[in-house]
Amino acid sequence: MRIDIITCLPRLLDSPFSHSILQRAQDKGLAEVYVHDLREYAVNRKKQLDDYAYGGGAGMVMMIEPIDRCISALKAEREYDEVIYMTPDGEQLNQGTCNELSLRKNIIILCGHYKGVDQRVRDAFITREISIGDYVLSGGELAAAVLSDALIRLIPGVLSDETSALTDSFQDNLLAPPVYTRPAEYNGMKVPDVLLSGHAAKIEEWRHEQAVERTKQRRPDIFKE
Ligand code: 6GU
Repeated sequence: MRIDIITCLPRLLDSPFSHSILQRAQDKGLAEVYVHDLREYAVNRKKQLDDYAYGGGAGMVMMIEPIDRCISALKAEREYDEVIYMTPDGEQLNQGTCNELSLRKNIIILCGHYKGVDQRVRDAFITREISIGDYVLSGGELAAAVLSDALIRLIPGVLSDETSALTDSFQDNLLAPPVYTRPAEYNGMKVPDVLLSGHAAKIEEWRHEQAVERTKQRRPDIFKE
């Protein structure tokens, strides 16, 4: 999978892809992430990227021309399966959408800022608009990093068997069960006996019960019998 992220704050994305699982995915050649500085596609002398909103009101709007130039330059190089715009008024991201998008080969992610982008960008170039939750961030960069992380870890070969995405919270509409590691007792707090029993079937049953209980308690909205 190749991800091209378009942003006016590229520095914000310097580090999230340079560690741990995401770095390893790139080292193994399973994912490529490129960050493009929108400023390099600015048109006028001032390198302007935003302007006042027609009709007035507070907040600047990102102009169409630099974005068009950047997206067009990318599309001239290869085909893209999806051009995603990160915006708090998009569809809310969930594991199902991540599973679906993780199958794409090339995607562009456009990060919004200020009061957003000129509507004509959305009409002409964007195939999907995604929000990461009902709260407002100062820009789409951190949301783009969240989406990219969620997609890359689902690419086959990125996670080892032990860390398989199949046992994640949400993958089957169940939250993950509690986990423990050594020591077996700490300041009087004990690891549940069943986990020390070595009885694989009982452990599996216990984990499932715990997952069901947690999901009913914390996320009745996603719980299905
Ligand atoms: Cl995608 N962008 C911004 N600016 N805020 C958000 C968001 C995106 N998702 C939730 N809040």
